[in-house]
Amino acid sequence: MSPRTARKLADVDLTLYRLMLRIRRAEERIVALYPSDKIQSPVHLSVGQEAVAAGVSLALADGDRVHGTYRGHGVYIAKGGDLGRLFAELYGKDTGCARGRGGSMHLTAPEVGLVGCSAIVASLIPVATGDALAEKMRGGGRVVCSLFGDGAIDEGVFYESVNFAVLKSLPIVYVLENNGYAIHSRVPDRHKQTELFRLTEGLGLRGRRYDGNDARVVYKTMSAAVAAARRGKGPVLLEYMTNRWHEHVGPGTDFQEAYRYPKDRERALRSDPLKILAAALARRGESRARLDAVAAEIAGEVDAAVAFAESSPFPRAESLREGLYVESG
Ligand SMILES: Cc1ncc(C[n+]2csc(CCOP(=O)(O)OP(=O)(O)O)c2C)c(N)n1
Ligand SMILES: [Mg+2]
Repeated sequence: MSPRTARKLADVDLTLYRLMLRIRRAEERIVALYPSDKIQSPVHLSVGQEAVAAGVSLALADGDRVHGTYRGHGVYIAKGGDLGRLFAELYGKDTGCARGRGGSMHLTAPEVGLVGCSAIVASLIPVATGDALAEKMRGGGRVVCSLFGDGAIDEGVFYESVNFAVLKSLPIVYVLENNGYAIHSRVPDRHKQTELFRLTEGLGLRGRRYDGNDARVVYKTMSAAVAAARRGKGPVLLEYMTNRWHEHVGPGTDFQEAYRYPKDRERALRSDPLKILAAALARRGESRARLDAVAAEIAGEVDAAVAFAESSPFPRAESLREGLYVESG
């Protein structure tokens, strides 16, 4: 049993809390740093959505693989990606997880199972599906997770991928992170059927909707889905309802904008994933001091990550073509 798995079994709730707080504090630091222009990349923040990244990532075993989106800080951190290399990537530094070439939208940490993230909506859904096909053909026993937003199900490739995964009974869990918006466009303005997991019922995909703000619910439901996929039960779609606290892209907020539902801010604050889990931990007798110690530890990690990024070199111009799969010319 790996140390990560041992830790995980020892205390799931506290681990979920730690993962979510790490995401929150890292993104708060990004907000604070952004006006300095040291961050060379647009940022799509996931404050408010931490429970999905934490619960999904923790439910996957070491060796399972995730394919994410441009809103990827959460899954990168929760899956165990190095925090220093995340900040270095945002700074465009050579020590970044994509050597400063990808920025916030193209995070990758294959050493912990995050295959990659992409700025093109839905583009990694077929890639993840192909990854699951390869896994099945190899008989490796791993599960693949495809993580995407509600906007991705507006893309035809989602249905093609799902159809294929159902047909071939692939070991894949499709995770739909429904934050209610694709940029400024609300779900009911795009779909008559607003229970989005139902859209693929006709293709034979099993699906359900859950509270995506309670990390324990996410962890439990994702664990069951992963276990079933590993047993050869085929794909499943989990729709997690959550809230985006920031504007679509950038460090500001947009609750005041006309396209937002008037009660969005209130609802978001009421369903803060960190508060929900902190309350559950308090109910089971976890001391405030313990949670404060976790917070202090994480503050130190974020400080160290930023210092690493600041002191790292930019890539040398001559290294631009390094790492290309296809050399042209
Ligand atoms: C193929 C494609 N079409 C359009 C865009 C422009 N675009 C960027 S983000 C986005 C909305 C996606 O919303 P969702 O999948 O719900 O993710 P969220 O931003 O809410 O996390 C769109 C349409 C794009 N990047 N790629
Ligand atoms: Mg969305």
